[in-house]
Amino acid sequence: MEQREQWGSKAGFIIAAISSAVGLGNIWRYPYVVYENGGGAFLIPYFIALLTAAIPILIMEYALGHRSRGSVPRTFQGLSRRFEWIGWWQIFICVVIISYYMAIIGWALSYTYYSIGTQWGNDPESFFFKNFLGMSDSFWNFGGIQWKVLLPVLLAWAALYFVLIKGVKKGIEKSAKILMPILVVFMIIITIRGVTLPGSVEGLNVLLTPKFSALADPKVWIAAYGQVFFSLSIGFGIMMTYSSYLPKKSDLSNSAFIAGLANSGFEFLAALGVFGALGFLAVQQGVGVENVAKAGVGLAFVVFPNIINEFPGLNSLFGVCFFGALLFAGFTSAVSILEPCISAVREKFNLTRKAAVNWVCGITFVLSLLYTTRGGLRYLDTIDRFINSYGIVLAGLAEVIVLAWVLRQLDQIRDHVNGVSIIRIGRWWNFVLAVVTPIILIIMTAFNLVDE
Ligand code: VAL
Repeated sequence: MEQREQWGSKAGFIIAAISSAVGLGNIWRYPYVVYENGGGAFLIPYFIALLTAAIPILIMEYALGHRSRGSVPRTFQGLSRRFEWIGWWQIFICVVIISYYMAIIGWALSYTYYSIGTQWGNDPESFFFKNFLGMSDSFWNFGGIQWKVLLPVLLAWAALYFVLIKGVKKGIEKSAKILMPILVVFMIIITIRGVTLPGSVEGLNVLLTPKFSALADPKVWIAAYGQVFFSLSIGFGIMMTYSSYLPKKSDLSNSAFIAGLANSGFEFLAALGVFGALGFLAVQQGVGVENVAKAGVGLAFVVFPNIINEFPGLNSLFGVCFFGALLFAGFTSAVSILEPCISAVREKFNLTRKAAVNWVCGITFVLSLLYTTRGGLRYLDTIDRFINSYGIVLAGLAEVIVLAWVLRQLDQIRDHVNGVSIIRIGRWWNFVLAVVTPIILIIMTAFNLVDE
């Protein structure tokens, strides 16, 4: 067995953790979720969710990984043999997510290229669905692989494989250090350009004007908790795996606060840019912002090309920045979604890193081919919704209940954090994790189920 790998430095770990958190969820998911859930008023449940669940769970996951210095299944097995399955469940979630995540990264890569000279033409909607995805019309009609979609996905897989095979320090940490600064520059350009476009105020008004009545709607709260879990990469083993590569003396609570706040900062910047641009498009077309906004994938791959077409100049540049940001943010997150699987397989079967990377990438690559078929977008939509509403939240819930109520480990975990961190965690943390978080997550899941 090879020696356990380690991050090159504390800053390297924090950059890698932020690069995992900042992903597709920040750039197209967050702006849309805010819009759907009361605009400015959403910020209140969002921050409450961040403080009452996301950051406390993040601290717990950092501590678990750091203490066990093992993969996610090994971490749970170390707590009690009975709970190794929670670790494998989280690995399963990573496998499901990565297979469609790579398809979106492939699309972002294509669209970065199509931005040059706005190759999607005057009708981006039919370009996306017909020319590019070649969508088949029925759910059960796979319709074969669409080569235009497969090619960029293959390229993205090759790059991902290259990074993962190099390992934690020379692969993951190094790629995050190169890509994150580029991402920051792209994001700043998108934000500044988005908020200075004519008509942007219309969009910003929608984003920032609170609709306080929305606060009484449980669905708004559910959306806020769902968003922080996905966005902060918690509940599916990523942060636990990343912290397992930390040296013994590492400040855990400080890192959790930095990663949590940086991720939210990125989300907010992206939302400002996206809504500014939506306001611009609405004014150009003489309609309300609600008429141009679209959910999920459509927002990035249909609405944005429309916006870019209408641009008063330098449209190719804005397109490259937007889709390039999506590509880089997605890529560094994809790396982090596969690492828990690699680490788990490696330990379970006593493999070298190379062998584990080959197995994990091989299997998830084959699964990702499903989303390059002509029916791909439909499968993606269904699976994404299911895994987010149930998979991640239930995994987080299981983790919290087992640690707080079954194994009664919270005091030991808090002692572990306080033993290495400058910011000491008080007893509030136990209360939040043992009482507040489970109650909210149970209510969330119940509402989701009733909604189905
Ligand atoms: N947190 C990332 C995102 O927001 C991934 C890892 C799910 O997209």
